[in-house]
Amino acid sequence: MGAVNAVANLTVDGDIAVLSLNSPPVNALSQQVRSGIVEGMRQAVANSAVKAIVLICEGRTFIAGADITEFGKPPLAPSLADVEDSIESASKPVVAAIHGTALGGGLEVALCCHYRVAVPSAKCGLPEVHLGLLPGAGGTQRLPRIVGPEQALEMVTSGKHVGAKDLHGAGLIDEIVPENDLRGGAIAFAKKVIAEKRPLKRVRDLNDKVVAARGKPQLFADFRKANARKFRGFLAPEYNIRTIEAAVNLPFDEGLAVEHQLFTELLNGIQSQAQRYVFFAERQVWKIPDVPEDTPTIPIKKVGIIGAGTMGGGISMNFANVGIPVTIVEMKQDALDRGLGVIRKNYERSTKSGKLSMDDVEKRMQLLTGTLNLEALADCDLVIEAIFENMDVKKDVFGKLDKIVKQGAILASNTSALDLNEIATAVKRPEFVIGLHFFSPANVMRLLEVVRGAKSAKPVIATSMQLAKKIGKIAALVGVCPGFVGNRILYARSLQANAMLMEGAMPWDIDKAIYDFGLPMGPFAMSDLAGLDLGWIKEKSTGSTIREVLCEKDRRGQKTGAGFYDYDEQRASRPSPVTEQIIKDFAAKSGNPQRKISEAEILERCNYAMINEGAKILEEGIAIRPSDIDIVWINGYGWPAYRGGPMFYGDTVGLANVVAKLKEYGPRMGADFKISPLLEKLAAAGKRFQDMK
Ligand code: T1G
Repeated sequence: MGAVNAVANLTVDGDIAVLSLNSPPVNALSQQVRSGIVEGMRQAVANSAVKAIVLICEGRTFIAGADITEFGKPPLAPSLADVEDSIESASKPVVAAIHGTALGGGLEVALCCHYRVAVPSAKCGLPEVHLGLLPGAGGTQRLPRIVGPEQALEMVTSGKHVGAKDLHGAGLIDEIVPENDLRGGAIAFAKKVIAEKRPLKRVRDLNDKVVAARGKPQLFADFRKANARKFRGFLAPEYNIRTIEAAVNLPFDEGLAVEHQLFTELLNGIQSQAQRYVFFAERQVWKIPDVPEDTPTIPIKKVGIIGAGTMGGGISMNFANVGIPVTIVEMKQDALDRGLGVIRKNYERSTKSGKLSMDDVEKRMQLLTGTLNLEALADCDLVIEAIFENMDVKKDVFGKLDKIVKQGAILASNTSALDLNEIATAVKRPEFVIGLHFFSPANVMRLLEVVRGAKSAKPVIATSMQLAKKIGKIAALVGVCPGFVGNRILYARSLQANAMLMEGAMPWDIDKAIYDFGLPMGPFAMSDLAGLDLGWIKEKSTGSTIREVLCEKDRRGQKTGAGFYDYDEQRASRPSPVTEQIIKDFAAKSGNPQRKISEAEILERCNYAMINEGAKILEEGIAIRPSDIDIVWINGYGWPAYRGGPMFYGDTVGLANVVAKLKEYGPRMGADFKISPLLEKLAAAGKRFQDMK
């Protein structure tokens, strides 16, 4: 008894063996952990004094899955199947004791145990779909046998973490044990199993629930139909559905073979490589090389927001959602009332989907205080300015805040384009100035660009990143330049999109190519949604751009029923002969030879211009690492995770191919277009962005 290996320990408590794993940070099923389980099981089964075995983990969680860092490397014995067999075929009952999150291979191992107990706060899930995979260790065949095909379909395609109490109700968890005594509760349960001579319940043998669904293909047809839009472009959700179909229609071992075949296909595919890259990119993005994790942070107990418009309102909701009181300042009472009214409406809408109760709504609204008085922000720990984009107005506001708000507070701007360092010249404490660039709708969009000013202090940066995590955002630290990271790359793409309109393409050609590539919509449909008159001033309009002409014709986008597209009552769009003629007139005036532009060229010019701009951003140090740029575009602009982000996509295509194509397109890319020296260098060296250190 004692240490089985570096991460596994076996002790005997009466006639109960306790096999405990301790492999931080999340007890992932590394080779060490797998060996520890197999050997620990062998010793426990061989020990005649032992009547039952408890499998438990130290640290913050039960096994949180296979070790993702081992994927793509040569497999090392014992395999996960060996681990599962050592448990499921044991001659003594094995009880999984679950706390934290039993995920992926971790839940699959638990499903091979004969019984499962959990503390109330525990959660279980099969989130492999988020890695472009499916549960590859029997989870797709065992889960439907215990919770039924419907819930299994939901769990493997959403990847959601389900609470232990719900799973107790579903029969997956046999007993909920005291939150502060998992080990004691598990041992007591194991003793009960022995005392009551309960059978070795093997989930693989439980067929009632799958047989009951046999011959009812409608379940799967309806599920596919209901989720088609959400799963668009992703391979993994469909493959997960097929494995549950196999569980319903085939004997266990044949279903397992289908699972293995589909798992292997996904594992070796580019989508999963991309989504695994994104998994680690989402964890890297929080690491700031020169701002160590132990950098002191400023406690944020009260927040001030200037502006109750769309952005100010959405931003305020983020803080009220986590219990931080917010004071919202507006210039006029009606604007303030309107802003607070919109917030309440947004919250009340969430009660319809059951996300919030009316009590939740009232609690959040009580945390919001509206005022016309800037002085009310004096004791705020953080003030975020979210007013319209005018440098003089912003500097005036910051100048006032500098006199009003207590020392040590953070003064932040939600500007999406203006020079933060210029704004910071309006205060005597520029080290407390930072950019917090939220994306609209700010209470929904997950991305936050934290903009580091030339003088932003490290505690201010650390506090902003920490706060972003607290309000459920994914934050990328970016430097000051026009458009920061996200909008700067968007601009590079729109230059190509607008240029191709002058060469023979139509907005719907370009939008279709980008939509089919996997983004939620193309640039022209996006402009129609945002409104073509954003920043347009009628009195100053000269009809010098297609956009101006459209606005002059009161085609301002969806809101006027026409923009680049025409819209019907249901706001369904269709190509517009009016827009087509306007573009043809412009193109004719441009003197550009008109030609049919292929979908490939549209995508290459748009995507490669983005990749090139990303490389320039890295050269200038505006982003810390290429994967941060990918995180920005996946979480702020709808770039599909199964393509990893623009920079990962560049690596997938091959940077040498990207450079070659950019050179081939040459002047078509635009008179001012320059290939990034970094991109040229990496391409010449046969390197990838991922190889950059
Ligand atoms: N493998 C390797 N490293 C992992 C890992 C894993 N499964 N999970 C987390 N880490 C690392 C992570 O990179 C980070 O490292 C640290 O742990 C803390 O993570 C056969 C095929 C468990 C909910 O998809 O969802 O099983 O950055 O910052 O916010 O069917 O991590 O500190 O160096 O996220 O508290 C299925 C993935 C795998 C779960 C904890 N499992 N993990 O969240 O901490 S595929 C998953 C998570 C599989 C089988 C298949 C979360 C968490 P570092 P963290 P957290």
